[in-house]
Amino acid sequence: MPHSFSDSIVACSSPPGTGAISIVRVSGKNLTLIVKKLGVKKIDDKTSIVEQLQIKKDLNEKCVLTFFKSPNSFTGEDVLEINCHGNPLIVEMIIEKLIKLGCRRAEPGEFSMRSFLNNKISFLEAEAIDDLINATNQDQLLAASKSLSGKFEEKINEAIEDLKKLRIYVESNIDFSDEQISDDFTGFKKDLSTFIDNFKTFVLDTNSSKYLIEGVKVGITGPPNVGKSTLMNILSKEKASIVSEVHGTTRDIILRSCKIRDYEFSLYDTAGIRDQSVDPIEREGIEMAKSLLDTCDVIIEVVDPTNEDFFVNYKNPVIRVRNKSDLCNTSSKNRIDASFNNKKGISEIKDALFKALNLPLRISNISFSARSRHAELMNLCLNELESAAALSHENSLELIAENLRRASDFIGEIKSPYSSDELLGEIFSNFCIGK
Ligand SMILES: Nc1nc2c(ncn2[C@@H]2O[C@H](COP(=O)(O)OP(=O)(O)OP(=O)(O)O)[C@@H](O)[C@H]2O)c(=O)[nH]1
Ligand SMILES: [Mg+2]
Repeated sequence: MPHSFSDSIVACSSPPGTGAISIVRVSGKNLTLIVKKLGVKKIDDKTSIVEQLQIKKDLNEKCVLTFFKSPNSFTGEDVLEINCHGNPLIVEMIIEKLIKLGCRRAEPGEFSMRSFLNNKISFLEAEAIDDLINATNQDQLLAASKSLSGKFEEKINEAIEDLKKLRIYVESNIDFSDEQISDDFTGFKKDLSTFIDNFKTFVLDTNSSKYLIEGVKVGITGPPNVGKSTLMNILSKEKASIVSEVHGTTRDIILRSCKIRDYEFSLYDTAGIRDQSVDPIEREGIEMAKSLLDTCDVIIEVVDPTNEDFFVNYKNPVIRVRNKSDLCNTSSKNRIDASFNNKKGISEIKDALFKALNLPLRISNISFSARSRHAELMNLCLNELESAAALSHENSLELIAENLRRASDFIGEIKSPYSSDELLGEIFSNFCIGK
């Protein structure tokens, strides 16, 4: 994303389409000249005026203009908001007029990015605003609003501070001999382990918040004809996949969304896994299924009594189920016993999903919104902390210091993903245009 601060940017900041009012937003270091060229004689900071703007040769549009003088605006630059009649043609004419006057079209998220780079909002606030705008249910909205009021950032700051204290101890003792440090080292080990315990709870909460905001991706897999599509249809409460006694019925990946106890789940039904298929289409389906599973948050592996020895190792959490228990009189040892045709085992599978993901049953326990980006960095941080704890038995302060430094970099990156302009641009470009 280009973010040359010398240019002024323009975009429609209200939803696309027809409505009573649309808002065109302009941001730039100094908009005085552009405002003048629009035909506006005078507009003061934080005031609105009604003005006839000539947007085409024979077309004037009566607009309400609001001006925010730098630095007291959303982006920290001069900002002009133009309220016009909510017709996309009018909006486009105003934008084109502004482009003629020297502005360029804003990239998605570019207003927020300028706001962040000018220290008007923190990165976590920018993300929370985006979550708030995109919330599709009240729980998401509530969580995003808590993050926007700083709940998540507060917790991150606390963790950063606690980690800093641990690092100060280690770094200031590196040059001392074993005898000199041994006395308070026990205290340090205790502090580190308390910090890790608290941090683990924080990581779990962050994961739950991430699943609340982003939903949970579930892959249904197993050998052919075991009832995967039957399960898909039961969970999604619709006839999404074809069910038949023919082995290899499902080939394409089938996606349906459903709500289970307040969380949004995306269910992926896939081709049954078998080695001996000679059908090239089915083989392609099997390959697609295998690569999809790596991207799922959790996997439901279904077998039936004819192939109970089917076993695959997955890198993500897995719930193993044996379906068609109505066809045999022994119970399964290591799998949830189910008979989808008789709706048996369904609530056990739902319970297992929540357990595998450590999701709280009550969504009201969630006190902030979070994203995969946060959860990934926190998990990396936790790995470093655990490595430091493992080393603390040997008093190897240099190595511990290194782990704690990396832990602190990871958690710091949650607040300030400064690693590169490219990354920053990538993150903001997921925001909508005009934001
Ligand atoms: N007896 C019995 N049959 C079942 C049960 N659940 C599903 N079936 C039957 O098993 C057959 C296969 O079901 P599907 O849901 O199509 O199985 P699948 O795993 O999606 O099959 P593929 O798409 O071919 O891999 C159908 O005839 C279902 O009616 C069950 O609990 N008991
Ligand atoms: Mg199927």
